[in-house]
Amino acid sequence: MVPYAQGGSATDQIDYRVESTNPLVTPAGESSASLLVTIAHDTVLEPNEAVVLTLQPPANAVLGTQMEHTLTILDDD
Ligand SMILES: [Ca+2]
Repeated sequence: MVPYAQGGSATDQIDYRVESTNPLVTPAGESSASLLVTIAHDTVLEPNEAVVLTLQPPANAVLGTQMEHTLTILDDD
């Protein structure tokens, strides 16, 4: 199980929502897991916003080298 932190300029529950559990559960026998993020559509003119997901130290596992992942939400209005 890998806990993670959410940050960045985008607002959780307003601009986006993380659908995965926290901590993220790695399926038995697997060495990776997917983290699902959905973007909330709005009609507001706004700058692009960032979602920064940072993996935290897991229990009974070792992280790979990349622990921080930045997603950019592009405004489409
Ligand atoms: Ca928008």
